Amino acid sequence: MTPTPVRIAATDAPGQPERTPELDALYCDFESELLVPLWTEIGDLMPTQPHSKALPHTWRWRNLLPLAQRAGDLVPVGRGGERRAIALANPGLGGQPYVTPTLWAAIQYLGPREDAPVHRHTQHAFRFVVEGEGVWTVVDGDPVAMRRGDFLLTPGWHFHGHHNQSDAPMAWLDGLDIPFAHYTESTFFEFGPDEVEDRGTPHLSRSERLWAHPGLSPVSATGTPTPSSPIAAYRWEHTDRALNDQLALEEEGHPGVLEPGHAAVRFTNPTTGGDVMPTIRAEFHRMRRGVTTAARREVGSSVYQVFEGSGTVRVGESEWMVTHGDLFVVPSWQPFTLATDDGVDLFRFSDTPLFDRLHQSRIHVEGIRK
Ligand code: 1HN
Repeated sequence: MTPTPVRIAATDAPGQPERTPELDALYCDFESELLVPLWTEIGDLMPTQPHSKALPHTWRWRNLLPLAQRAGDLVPVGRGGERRAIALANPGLGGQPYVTPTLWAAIQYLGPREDAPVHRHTQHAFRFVVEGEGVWTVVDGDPVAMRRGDFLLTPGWHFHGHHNQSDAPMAWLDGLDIPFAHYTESTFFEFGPDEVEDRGTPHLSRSERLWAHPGLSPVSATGTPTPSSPIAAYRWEHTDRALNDQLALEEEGHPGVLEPGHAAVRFTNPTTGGDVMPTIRAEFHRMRRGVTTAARREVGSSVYQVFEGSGTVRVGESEWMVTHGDLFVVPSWQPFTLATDDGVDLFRFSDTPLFDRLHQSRIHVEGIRK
């Protein structure tokens, strides 16, 4: 393979040497030796704060869903293509199927009675169900029902396939750490059986029966923290109740909400109290009618999906009205506010665990630096 030539731009910018034929010859010789001087690059390599290439952007559910339905009519799902998943490509990332520099997000569609074949990969994955039901995702042989409002995990290297047991199609949001895994050249992938073998349709998975009881862990497994949560599904009834209770406590004069009129919960790993997976944080937010959030900036990128209600989002200089199913991106360090007239419920995921682990996280909320 021929190496990509290095291009060094001589400029008249401050701090740059005077442009002479000798300087041009030096830069030319640097290029042929594949060398790059720091002094021409430092502004780009060391900005005073993060400048994400990812752009603020929104995808409308009313556009995504009919396109997924058309794919359902034209594109079979099976071995090779593996999933009928259509990725959101951030317009700042050069056409790659990446919603942010570290995160992948897609709408996945499974027709009536269809199966998606079993495989496993080192990338961590989750599903969030904005509407519908009838699909079971089978994770290491444990069938997990997917229903509206549920947040489901497929941590890295767990075999998984899906089967739609109903006569209706179903579409949902997939999130994975594919771009991060791709840049770091750390990915493995393996096929499983062509058929999804465990075709049970239990209301609750074995993983939930063992782990999803508030504040209770099986003694047989305590004291052994696992890198990802053992809970395969976080059910909407629990998320909804937790959010309602935060807002009710606020009414009663007690603490707990994130800010006035804004309840928020994080999905956590019961073996550590930390994030559900090593690379992905997930939260659910509920805002009362008439609330505007404080402007926040955070290191790392987030994607939100509106579950119910509507609001006006501001990210940097962009502003949009968003409603049921709409997705939007908040790139690293861009100021973000959300205002709602009638109230809004939002699912959020982000790459924050990476930066927490690397001690690179920063949050700035209006005047407060944390
Ligand atoms: C995958 O396994 C799923 O299991 C979804 O539903 C999206 C994107 C790339 C590679 C594997 C799934 C995926 C994926």
